[in-house]
Formats: sequence, C-alpha cells, structure tokens
Amino acid sequence: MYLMTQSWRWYGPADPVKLSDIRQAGATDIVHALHHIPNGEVWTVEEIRRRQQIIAAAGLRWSVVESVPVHEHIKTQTGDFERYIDAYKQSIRNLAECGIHCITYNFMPVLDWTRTNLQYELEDGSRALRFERAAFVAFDLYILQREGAEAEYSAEEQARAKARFAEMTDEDKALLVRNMIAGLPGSEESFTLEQFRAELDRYRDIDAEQLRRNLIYFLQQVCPVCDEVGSQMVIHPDDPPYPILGLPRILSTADDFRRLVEAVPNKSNGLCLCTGSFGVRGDNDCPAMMREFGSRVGFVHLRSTERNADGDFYEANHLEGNVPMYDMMRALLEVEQREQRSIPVRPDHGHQMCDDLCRSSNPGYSLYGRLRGLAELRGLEWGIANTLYR
Ligand code: DNO
Repeated sequence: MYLMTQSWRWYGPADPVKLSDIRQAGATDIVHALHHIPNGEVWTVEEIRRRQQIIAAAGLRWSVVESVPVHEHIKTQTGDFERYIDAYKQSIRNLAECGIHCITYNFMPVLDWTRTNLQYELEDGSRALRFERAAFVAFDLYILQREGAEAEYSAEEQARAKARFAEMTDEDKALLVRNMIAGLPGSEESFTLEQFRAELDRYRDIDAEQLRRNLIYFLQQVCPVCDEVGSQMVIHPDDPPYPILGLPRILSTADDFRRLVEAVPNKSNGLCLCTGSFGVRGDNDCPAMMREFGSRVGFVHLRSTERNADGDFYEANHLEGNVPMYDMMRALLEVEQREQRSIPVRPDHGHQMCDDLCRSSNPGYSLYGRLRGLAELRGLEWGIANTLYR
C-alpha cells in the first residue's frame, strides 16, 4: 500500500519551528529552500550539503525544494535572463548530485502568494490568513493608485472598496501595504510602494500569452536537464488563481496546466497540486485534477479555503471549507496505488492556535496549526487506505 510521504516546510535555522518539533509532528521529510542565496544565483553542492546535514542530523530527509525562485528577468525575458536560466540549470544539477530531485517553482509575476489579512480571528479564537476583496481593491485604487485600475472592477466593488478604505486607520493602511507587498514567507521578494510600481511597469507590455510563451521557453531549457538527471520541476499554481493588479496569471486552472504539458511534453514538466490555491475557484475540481495529472503530480499541498460571494476567502481547517478533502485524499491514494509510488504531501499553512498565539512564526507556518492539519490528514488517509486497500 502506498501512502503519502508526510512532509513539512521548514524555513531554515531561523525558523521558530524547530526540526525536533517537526519530527514530533510525525513528518519524515523536509521541504526546504536555501533562502539566503540571492535569487538568480547558483545553489552550490557545498551549500546544499551543509543544509542537508543539519536536516539529516535531526532524523529527517530533505526531499523537496520549495522553491528555486525564477528570476523576474526570466519571466519577462529581459536583461540577463539567459544567464539566469544557465544558473537555474546548474542548481538543478547540483541538487540532483545531492539526491534532491523535486523542485517547486512558480511563474507568478512580481508577487508570489497574496493575502490582505494575516491575523483573521475565527470564532474559536484561532487566527487564519484571509484575502478580503474590498481591502484588496482599496489597496489597488487608493493606495497604489494604479493607472487604469478602475476599469477592472465593477461599480459595486469600487463602492465597497471606497467604504472599506474610509474606515481604515493609518495603521490599518500601513499593515495592508505590508501584507500586500512586503513579502510573505517564501516569496523571496519585498518592495516599497515605489519599487512595486516600477516592477508592475515591467509587465506593461506582457500579456498572459506572452508570459505563457516565456514560461514555455524556460521549461524547454530546463526540462531536458531534469530528464537527464532524473529530476522534476513542479509548478505551483497562482494564489489567488486569477489575474491581480493588472498582472497576467497563467497557472490558475486545469486547462492552463494542460496547455503547458502540450507545449512541453517532457516527463519532468510536473505539477505541485496545491488544493488551497486552486480551490479558491469554484470551477477548479482538485480531485479530478489529481486523477488527470496523476503521473505529473510530484508534490501536493493540502489545505482548504472557504470563500464567499464577494470574492473573499479565508484558510479553513484542513478538513473543512470548500475543498472536498475526502475526495481529494481518495484521488491521491488512487493515483499512488496506480503508479506504485508515494507522493510527498505537506499540510499547507495552518491556523495560529494554542501556543502559536503566544509566539511568533512565519504567517501560515505555525507549529500547532500545521500539526493539527497533518494529524487530520494522516487520520483521513489512514481511514480511507485501510478501508479500500488493505
Ligand atoms: C505559500 C506557498 C508559496 C509557494 C511558491 C512556490 O505558502 O505555497 O509561496 O511556495 O509559490 O514557488
């Protein structure tokens, strides 16, 4: 019987969640990146090994990279992008030499994942990450004051954003700016408002089709290297899964991934199936994607969100919200038995709860919240697996 490889994202020696905590949470594998290496530079074998040893000393194994970041010049095909692609290839080779073969990346312009509120209080007193549409639109229209932004929102959305902005204190506004552009964990980039405007400007002439061409070109360069060394690139979907701030987004639906596979059929062109990101859209069927893309799914993020009609969503408990987690787990188990392999899965994000509320942790990456998530997922898997496959 093939079960998921229980993995956990660790941010490195400065992460308030310790490797010993992770081991006690029951995970066996670590999802990790060399965050101290500037975006675009080669990850050397020496640096990878050094980290690997720290992880191994705690009785864990570093098996998935999340992420080797894709330099903005590669996304826009400007400046030194060919040199950055060469560096990327070298990092893939070096990771493979160290036995690490699963590489997560994303192709979201400028920003990685985006939330407006990192401390949304739930009824039980725990705190969740939230995306509030009115606050987001208020940021775009009244703080960023992006040219032409009005045209992208309905009159009703604009009115709600206006009312929302009017009730914000200066402190609220500063916090919103920080949440939006100062870089959530793992995003590797942070900006001031001025820098951010300049970054957006670089996409002025890049529409979704151009961005898709640039992604295809990138994959055509790196996938042959992956095929040669037995590694896989797994793309993380857009979060949230639609265009924001006038920026194109090209990995928000099953069809987006289908198109990518058609263009770059290499075996190493894979998917990181993040149910929390895809699940924000009602028209994304995550269990169906698991079944359809099974052989290309190299890594899974399990998380749920609860959305409302206004376009807001918050991160729900792992077994609640809009993602059908039971069906998703069944689909995952089915693919694992079909392909006779175990797929690395991590509980993605978690509430700040219990002792998390008394200490600081990276937003979304608390200890108890994720421990609860992993425990629930493990129990769900155990129940289904024993019923269907024993
Ligand atoms: C957020 C994460 C993302 C993800 C990157 C992958 O919690 O899921 O930051 O790591 O988009 O490149």
